[in-house]
Amino acid sequence: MSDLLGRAGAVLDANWVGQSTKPSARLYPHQWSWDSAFAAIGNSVRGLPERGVAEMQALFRGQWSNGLLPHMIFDTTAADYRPSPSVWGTAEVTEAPDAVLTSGMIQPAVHALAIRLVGESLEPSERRKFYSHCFEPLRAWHDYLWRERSTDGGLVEVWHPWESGMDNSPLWDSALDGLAWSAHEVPAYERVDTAHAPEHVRPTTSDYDRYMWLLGVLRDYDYQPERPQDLPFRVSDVLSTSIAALADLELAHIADFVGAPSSEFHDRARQRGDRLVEECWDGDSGTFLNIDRVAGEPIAVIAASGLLPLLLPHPAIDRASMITALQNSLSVSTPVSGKGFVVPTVAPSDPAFEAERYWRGPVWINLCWLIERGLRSKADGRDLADELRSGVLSLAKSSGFREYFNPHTGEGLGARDFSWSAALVADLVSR
Ligand code: 2M8
Repeated sequence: MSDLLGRAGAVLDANWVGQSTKPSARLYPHQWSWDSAFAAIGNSVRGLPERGVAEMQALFRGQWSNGLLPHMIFDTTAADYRPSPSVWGTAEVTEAPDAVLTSGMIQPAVHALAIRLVGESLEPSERRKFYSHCFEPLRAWHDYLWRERSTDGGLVEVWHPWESGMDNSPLWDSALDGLAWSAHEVPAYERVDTAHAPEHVRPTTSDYDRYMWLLGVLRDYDYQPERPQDLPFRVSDVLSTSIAALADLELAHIADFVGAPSSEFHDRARQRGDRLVEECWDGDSGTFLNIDRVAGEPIAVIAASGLLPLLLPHPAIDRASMITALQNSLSVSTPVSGKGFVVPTVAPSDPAFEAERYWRGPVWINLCWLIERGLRSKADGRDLADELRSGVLSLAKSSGFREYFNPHTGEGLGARDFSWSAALVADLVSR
């Protein structure tokens, strides 16, 4: 175990760029929002909470004046990545910060969780300073999500697949297929990702055309549409909603610590849980389903993200059925030597499942880590949490800190030395 922790630390050290962590050396050379939160957690469990503090402060430099926390902050000295800042066009957006170049989209709000955990590794007086420093920016970020992205009263809406973090998941297929777009409206673009990873493990060109077309639509609105109901792609996302609800509970904890009122954060978390249960629960699969707001219908894909309400203490969430779904449809015995199981992004029985293509089936360590936390949060899931922890550690031991893994063979795929794989394995080892 200490060997694994040492190797995880070496990856985090190599990807540390002075005040933040890049997800990987070549494929992702900038700062990404949820990647940074995971890296901060990993560095704290390694005994480097000051890196976690710096990482979160660096990320919030990118916050917009309307509270939006952008999913990327560009490092102007870094190697090539596409789309580049000029394609995002955020330098012309009034609400964007002047000091750094950012994207105009969001990612799942794991930051309050990271800040709470980093704070717990600090001395109480340092913790108070850190929490006090983070409280208002975090509140503004969560207020943005509530005000601008929860238009149906609690479920977080994503306006682009990149906002969920699960870029080419089959969760978006039907909504992307329904777009009224034409190829000549896609701005000229180039890809460099396929120079760093084989094409068959990355999103297809047809996906990328749609991503770039949608980016153009959002850019025309300065990423702040007055009438979100006019957007061509709007999906109420279970992952983003579950994490936002958890984040409000974490913010309540931080508020209590700094002596600020916390009841509104508890209320919001509960309302998000209510809406998940009312609108997204699918008793047949035992999972929560995303909802396509444009088509007005649930999206019938059985995905690991549909189990993330396990993270919430909401009394109406049917944990027992989710645990059954996990065991029957969404777990795979660890494909390498070792004990336990891992969770593929999409149920292998789903017709859209692909074992090697990015978010369409492979095992991702951050989703496994979130599910592990959700299982461990109550007595009914602790044995399974132990098995999932073992499965993930076996995978990392045998295949390294790859970006994602083939669930059938355990083969590592995508980037090597990927920061959140190392960070979250470090956390699992340290339990
Ligand atoms: C992937 O997303 C970016 C776009 O934001 C990309 O494909 O270039 C996703 O896996 C996302 O979840 C992750 O945050 C990002 C950096 O690791 O890469």
